[in-house]
Amino acid sequence: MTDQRFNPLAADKRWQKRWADSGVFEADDASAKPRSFVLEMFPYPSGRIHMGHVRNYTMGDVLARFRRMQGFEVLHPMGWDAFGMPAENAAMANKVHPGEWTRANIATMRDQLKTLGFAFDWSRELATCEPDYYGQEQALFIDLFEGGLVYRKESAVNWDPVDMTVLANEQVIDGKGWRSGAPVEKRKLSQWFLKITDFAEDLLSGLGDLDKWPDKVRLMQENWIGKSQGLQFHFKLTENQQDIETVEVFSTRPDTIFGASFVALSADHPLTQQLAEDDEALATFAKECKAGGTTAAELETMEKKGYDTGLTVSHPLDPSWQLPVYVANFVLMDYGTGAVFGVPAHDQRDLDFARKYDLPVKRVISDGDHSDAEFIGNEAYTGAGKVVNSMFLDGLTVEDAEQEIINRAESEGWGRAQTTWRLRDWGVSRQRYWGTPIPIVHCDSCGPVPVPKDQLPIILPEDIDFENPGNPLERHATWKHVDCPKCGKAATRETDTLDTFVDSSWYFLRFASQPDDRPFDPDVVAKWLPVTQYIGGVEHAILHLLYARFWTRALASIGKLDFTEPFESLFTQGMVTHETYQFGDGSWLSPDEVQKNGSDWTAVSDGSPVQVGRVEKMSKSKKNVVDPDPIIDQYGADAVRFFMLSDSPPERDLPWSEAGIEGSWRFVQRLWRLFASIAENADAPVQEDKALNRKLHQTIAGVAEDIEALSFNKAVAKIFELVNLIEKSKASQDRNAAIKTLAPLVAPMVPHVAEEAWALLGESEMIANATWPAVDASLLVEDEVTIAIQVRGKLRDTLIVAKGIDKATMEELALTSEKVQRIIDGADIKKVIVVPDRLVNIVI
Ligand code: ANZ
Ligand code: ZN
Repeated sequence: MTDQRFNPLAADKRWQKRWADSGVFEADDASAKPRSFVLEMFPYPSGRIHMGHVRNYTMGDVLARFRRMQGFEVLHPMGWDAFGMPAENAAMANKVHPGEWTRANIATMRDQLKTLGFAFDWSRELATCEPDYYGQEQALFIDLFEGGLVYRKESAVNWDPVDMTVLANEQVIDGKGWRSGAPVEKRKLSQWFLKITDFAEDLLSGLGDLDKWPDKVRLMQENWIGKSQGLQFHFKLTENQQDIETVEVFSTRPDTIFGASFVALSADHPLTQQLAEDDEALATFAKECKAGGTTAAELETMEKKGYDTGLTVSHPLDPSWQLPVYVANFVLMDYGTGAVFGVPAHDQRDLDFARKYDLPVKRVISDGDHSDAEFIGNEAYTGAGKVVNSMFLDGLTVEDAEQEIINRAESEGWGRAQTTWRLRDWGVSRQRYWGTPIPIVHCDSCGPVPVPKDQLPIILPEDIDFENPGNPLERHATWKHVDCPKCGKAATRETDTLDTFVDSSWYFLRFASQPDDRPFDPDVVAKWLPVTQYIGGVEHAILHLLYARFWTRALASIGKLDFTEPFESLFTQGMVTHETYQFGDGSWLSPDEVQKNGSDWTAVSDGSPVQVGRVEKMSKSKKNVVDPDPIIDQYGADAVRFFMLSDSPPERDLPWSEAGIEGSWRFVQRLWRLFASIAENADAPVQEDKALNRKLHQTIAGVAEDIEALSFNKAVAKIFELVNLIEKSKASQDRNAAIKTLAPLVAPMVPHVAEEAWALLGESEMIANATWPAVDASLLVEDEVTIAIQVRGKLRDTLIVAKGIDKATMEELALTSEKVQRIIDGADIKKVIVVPDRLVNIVI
C-alpha cells in the first residue's frame, strides 16, 4: 500500500535533483517550437529571499511550466542585480569586501530558490557584478558613446562636508548626511549622461502599443515623460537690466494671457542672479529657495513665497499695461524657461500667491455663471469655459483661444508654439566603488577617450580599503593611473561607476544570448525577445521599466537590435503583508516573538502586553517578516507555492497567515490521498461518470484560461471544485482517469507532489515533460438544465431535464411533480406557461 502521507522533505529534494541533472528546464536556442520568454524581475542579493520574491517567482514559474506543457520552448532564467550601495555599507560596517558579501548572499539565495523547485534555466544564471557581465556592459556603453548618445555635463551632487564624500539621494536624510549628520551641500561635478530625451517622443508614443501593460503603469510613465504643449514668449522689461531686455516664459495656458497679474522668476534665473549681486535681501531669499525641496509633492505643499524685484514688464498685447516681476520659490529653473506669468483666477498656486502679495485677480474664463472681471474667493477656476474680459479672444473656447494666441504670437514675432518635456537626460555617474567602472580614460591632450574594446573588461580592483569615506577607486594607487589609449601620455581612469539601473536595462538580452566575445548575438536575441511575460513589483513602474525601454531603443538606433519594446506583456503583482506588533514604547516585535493568550497578545520573552497593529507590507523596519526558509522546511515547497497562488488575486496584496499555509498543506495531502487511491481502486467498475467527466474537462479548459490570464486564484478555485467532486464520486475507472488527469493539471503549481504522483501512476517520464491534458470540447457544453416550476408565480419545485426538450414534455413533467400536485390539490388548471429550458408556471 502506498504511503498515505506525502513527505515533502524527501520528495522535494529528489525531484529538484532530477530536474537539475536532466537539464529539462534549459532553453534550446535552436528549437523549432514556438517560444515563450517568461521573466521575473531579478533580485538584489540582499542576503535572504523574502516572501515577496517567493510570490513573484511562483507566479512566473506556474506560467513557465504551463507554457512548456502547452508545447512552447520556454526561456525562464534567473540572475542577480548584484551591484549597489548595501554591499558598500556592509563593507564599512563589517570590514568585508563588497564582492565577498555579495557572492555569499547570492549563494544563500540561490540555495533558497532551489528549495522552491522553480523551473529556472540555471545554465544562464548571471550576476551583474561579475566581469563577464559588466565588461559587456562597458562595451555597450562605448557603442552608445560612439553613437553620440553619451555626453558629459556639470551637474549637482550631494556633498557631505564632514565625510568629504558624495552621497546618494537615499543617504541624505532630512537634508543631512546619514553617517556624519552634517547638512548636505550641493556641489557641481562633471558627470556622464545618457540622452534619453532624444527618445522622449518615441517612449511616449510607444506606450500606446503596450496593450498588455497595466494602464496605471503606462499612465505613470506618461506623466514622468511629461509632454506639455503651449506657447513660449517673452515679456519686455520696462527698463533693460544691463544686457537683459526680456523675460522668456513658457505657458500651457496662453488663452489666459489677459488674466496675467505678475511674472515670476526662479531663484536660479540669470536675471535673479544678476539682481542679487546688488541686492543682499534678494540674495538671501534666493538662497532660502534653493534649500527647499524640489520634488513635485514638496513644491505642491510648501508655502508660496516671493520677493518683489521692483522691476516691471509690459504686456505683449498692450504695451501700456505693466506687470510686476517677482522671484518665487515655486518656479523651477530646469523646467520650461525658469520663468512664468501668473494667472491667479485660473491657477491655484498663482491665486495663493496673489492673495498673499495683494496682486490683482482677474477672471478670463467664465465658468458659465460668472464673467465678472473681479474674481472672488480663494479657489481658482481651472475648468473649461468661454474666454471673457480678453478683447479679441472673448467668446472663444479655451482650445480655440490657445490656438489664436499662438498664431498671433508667431505672426507678430513675440512667441512660438513650444513643446516642453519633464523627462531629463539620465545622469549615470555614481561616485562609488561597487558598480560597473565607466570605460573612459581622461587625457589632458585628448580629453575623455573610450577604452579600446580589446582592453575590456575594466575590472574593479580587489585591493581597496573602506577605512576612509568616499570612493576607494579615487584613492587607489595604481588602478587610476594609466596611459592614454590614444596618445600614450600619462592619463587617469574615470573613477565613477555606472548607476545600477544601467545593469538592469539590458540583462534580459544577456539572458537570451551570452557569447563570450560580445554583449549578445542579435540573431539569437531576436528569437526570444521581446519578453513574452514580465512580472515584478509596481515600484519599478517608472525608472527601471523606462530605462529598459530606452536602452532597447538606443541599441536599436545604433543598429544593435531590430525591435524597440523589450517587454510585450507586463504584470505587477501585489505585496505579501502581515500584521504588525508593537510594545507600548513603539518598538516592533516579529511574529515569532508574540503569542496570543485568549484575546490578548503578549511577548513570548516576558509576557508583557503587545499591541496588534495594521496589516502592512512585510518589511524589516517593522519586523513583520516571515522568513520563507523554516516555512518551506516545515510544509514543503508545494504548500508554500500553493498558498502564494490561492488566497488573493495576484495583483492584490496577500496577507500571510498561518491558517492559510496550513490549509495549503492539507490540500497537498488531499491531492496525494487521491493519487494513492487509484491503486486501491484498481478493480473499480467500468462505469461512466458523466458529471465528473464534464467537470474534469471544464476544469482543464478553465484552468488553462486562468493561468494564461495570470488569474491564479481563479485556477485554484476551479481545482478545488474538481477535487471536491472527485472525492465525492463513487469508485470507477472514470474516477481513476480523472485523478490521473489531475496530476498534470496541478503540476505547474505543485510540481513536486505531481511528479511523485506521476511516478506512482507508472509513468517513467517526468511530469515536467508531460503535455497539458487535451480538452474534450463536447463535454464543455452543458446538456442538462435546471428548470423552475411555479404555481401562480411561486417557486414550488425544480427539475433537472435534458437541454432543449419540447414544451409538451416540460409541461407533463411539471404536472407530475409531487410537490406541485400537493399545491394544486385538484383545483382547475387555467393556464400553463412554458419557457423552454427555463421554467413552467401553472396558473390555477
Ligand atoms: C500661465 C498659466 C495659467 C499656467 C494658468 C497654468 C495655468 P505643465 O502642464 O506641468 O507643463 N510653469 C511653467 N514653467 C514653470 C517652472 N519652471 N516652474 C514652475 N511652474 C512653471 O505646467 C505648465 C504650467 O506650469 C505653465 O502654464 C506655467 O504656468 C507653469 F491658468 O502659464 B502656466
Ligand atoms: Zn591622449
